[in-house]
Amino acid sequence: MNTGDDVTLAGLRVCPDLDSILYALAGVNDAERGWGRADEAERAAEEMTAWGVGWPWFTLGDRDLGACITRSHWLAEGVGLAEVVRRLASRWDLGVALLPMSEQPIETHVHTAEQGRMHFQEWWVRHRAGLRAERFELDGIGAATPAPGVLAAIADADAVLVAPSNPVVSIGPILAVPGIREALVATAAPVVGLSPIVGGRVVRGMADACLEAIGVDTDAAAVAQHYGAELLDGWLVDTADAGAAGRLTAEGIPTIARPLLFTSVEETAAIARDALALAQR
Ligand code: FO1
Ligand code: CA
Repeated sequence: MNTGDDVTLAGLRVCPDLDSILYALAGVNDAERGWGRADEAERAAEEMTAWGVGWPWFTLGDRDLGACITRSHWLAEGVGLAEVVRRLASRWDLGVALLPMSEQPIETHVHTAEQGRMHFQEWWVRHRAGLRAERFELDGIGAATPAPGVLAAIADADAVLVAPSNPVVSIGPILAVPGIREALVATAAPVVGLSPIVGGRVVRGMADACLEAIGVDTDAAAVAQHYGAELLDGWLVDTADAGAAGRLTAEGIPTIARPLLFTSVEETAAIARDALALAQR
């Protein structure tokens, strides 16, 4: 899981991607809003804002704050982030192991044309990606190592699926942790990715603004080429992008086209089955 979105606010370690995935798998997420807990209140955040603490445009719900306080307490005791995630997840029967990409803090920063450098969350949430991103910097990445269990999970996997997440600020930081991309290239497991771009458009979020900053077209084939044939053993595109399949396959990335929108849990499972079938080919 990506930890590049993480930030320390009011002395608390906030890990948006870890928590979003945890809450979604546990079925306690706010699916409509896309982040945080369902059945949430914001009384603590109101008090913090009244004292001028934290970011007034970045809302931490009360239940969500409970998770942040608990995590920060364990981290302060010297517990590693992988074990912290395991403890947080143990409250629910998820059926999967969740691993942060690294235990060292890594924080994505954005250089904007209008206002210079800022934390990724400030660019994303406060400015809604409306400032022109010139480049991204992953503070801490150079000294980072993969979290315990990550390299073994990659080496021992039957297959690796690369989710249709933001290639620059979600998948990008994971691949940038020294050793992870190398492990994905080296593993005997097939690595199959799903395109986050459908018909030349982002399905969700602001990947187009991020891709532009690194000089990659908002295009299903361009994202596959960005990951590279060395990494990818397969690629799924939407039927709207079926024209790219032959070309990518000829370039060494076996590609199939099928409807790729996650319209229901059943459809998402069917997409995952097709990705695994491509991996087994
Ligand atoms: N996203 C928002 O659009 N507005 C918020 O106020 C906000 C608060 C927030 C608090 C905790 C948390 O874990 C996530 C939060 N997010 C919020 C989501 C987050 O900014 C991003 O969507 C992810 O970092 C992108 O993957
Ligand atoms: Ca491979």
